[in-house]
Amino acid sequence: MNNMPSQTVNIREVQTTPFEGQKPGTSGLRKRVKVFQQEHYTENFIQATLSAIPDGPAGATLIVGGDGRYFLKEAIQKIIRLSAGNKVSKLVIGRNGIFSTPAVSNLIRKRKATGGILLTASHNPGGPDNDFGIKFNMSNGGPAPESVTDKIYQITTKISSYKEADIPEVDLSELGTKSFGDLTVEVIDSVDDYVLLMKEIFDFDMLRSFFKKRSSFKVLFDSLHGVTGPYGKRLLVDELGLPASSVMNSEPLEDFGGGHPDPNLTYAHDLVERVEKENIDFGAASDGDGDRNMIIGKGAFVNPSDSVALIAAYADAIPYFKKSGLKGLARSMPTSGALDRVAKKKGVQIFEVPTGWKFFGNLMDAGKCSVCGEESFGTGSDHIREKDGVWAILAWLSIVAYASESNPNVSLNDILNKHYEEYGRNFFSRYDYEEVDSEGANKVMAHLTAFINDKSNIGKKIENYEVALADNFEYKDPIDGSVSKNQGIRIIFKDGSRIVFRLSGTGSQGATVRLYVEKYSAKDYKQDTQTAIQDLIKIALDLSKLVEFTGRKEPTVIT
Ligand code: VG1
Ligand code: CO
Repeated sequence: MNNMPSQTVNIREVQTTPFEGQKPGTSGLRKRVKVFQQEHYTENFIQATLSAIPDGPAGATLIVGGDGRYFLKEAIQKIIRLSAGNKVSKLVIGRNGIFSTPAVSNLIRKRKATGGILLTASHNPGGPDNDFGIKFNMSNGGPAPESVTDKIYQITTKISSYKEADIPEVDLSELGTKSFGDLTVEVIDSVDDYVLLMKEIFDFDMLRSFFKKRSSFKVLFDSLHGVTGPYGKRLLVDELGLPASSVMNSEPLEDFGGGHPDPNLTYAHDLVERVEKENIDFGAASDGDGDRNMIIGKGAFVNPSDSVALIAAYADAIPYFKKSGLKGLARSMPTSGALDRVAKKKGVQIFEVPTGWKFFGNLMDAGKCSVCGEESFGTGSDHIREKDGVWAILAWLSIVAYASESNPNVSLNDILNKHYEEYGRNFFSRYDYEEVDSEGANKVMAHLTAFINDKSNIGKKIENYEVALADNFEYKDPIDGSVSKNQGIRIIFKDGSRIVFRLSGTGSQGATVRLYVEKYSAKDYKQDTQTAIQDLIKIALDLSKLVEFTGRKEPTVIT
């Protein structure tokens, strides 16, 4: 499809009625594929999204792509028809509709686009019986703020029609540009621009020479059949010269091979097993849409809360930060305070924001944050406005290469232990109770709400701990003053230990209760995490009556 002359198109207004529940959650609208497949359902949400663009859809340039999951192709054709119907000027689409979330964020910024539409349910499973999702990102490359997602939702509750152009299925397998009336559709390579960006950030020569010097250093990157396969292959194998066996599950599949594309110790078990069995020095995994990462090594696990702290501590290992300096650091509320200790030492500001990447964007746009992260395997920087899985892997490889200059055979555990020795250790764990009955989950939250509302609990002794603060986290954005309430129940003890409860905003079925606990130890860093936090878990389960209300004796996933 090479620069063919524009075809004229007919635009028609299709009558529709609202669907309930088209409310974007932590990161876009996520529902079962079957829900999106209902007649008008997807069109209604796309129309609402286009209508909610701050300056309107007419004349807009949008970057469009997704993680390759089932229903992606149909959704993109709908976006093309509705975009033409709404007078959008240009769509830039990844070949076959594929783009990782970080790649879209980069392209929005690079092309100075109006925004982007991302088709992904991220770490949720895919396929006809699983999940699909749609998310809108703004011109800064970041997820739409609540003011915009609220507007989208408001429109979905009143929608009576959408505008669609009669465009036959557009072939997205060939690169090039095609026009339909006033709409231009450009199909580009999904990986090229991202590779250029990574080359600006990291020192590829340094990494290559590290791999040459330490030729026995084994790397294994598991894409879990998500979108990062082609990115990983290009960067690790083609650019850095690692053997082809350094990547696994690197073919994006519509159902992620039947797996759960969530890079944690439970769902990335094949990787975890191979790392142990094959003595792999550096193992990594990413999620469906490529914004999350997990870093492990033989006998080593980099807790995501530690990961962001170490990347900040080793900023000198990464040319991008060496050049621009650390402008400030940020983490989501449930994420451990390991990053705060690095901020203190480096003398930079630290921000605590609610869960979800959208809250970091304003800080970055204002030049107040260089590195940020979430406990949920999300790490990133102000090179884009999304968390970035492949970036995090390159950042960690850079840390290893840098640390090996003074300790040639350095391992991930050596690096972690050195950090704990210097800063102490914030033991952190998250317990997920997935797809519990909503009623039970609400009872847990109501019971905890009664606890935090009873001010006589402040100062109360619970076993070895004394309650210092109990509230529902509220955030006032320091840049635009917007306030986000009810962002998670926290019980903070006098020694700084914490228990946090939240309901997930990304699930599509029932409710997921997340329990986060944190305990700091200045010296005794060699303990096992679960042993270190056991007493806090017990307190959390007692206080919340979680087992009684949900009937769940064990969590689904422990991180
Ligand atoms: C989860 C994580 C949160 C993350 C979000 C999107 O949200 O806890 O930290 O930002 O997923 O990640 P929740 O509401 O389910 O706790 V992704 O990679 O799914 O876009
Ligand atoms: Co994701």
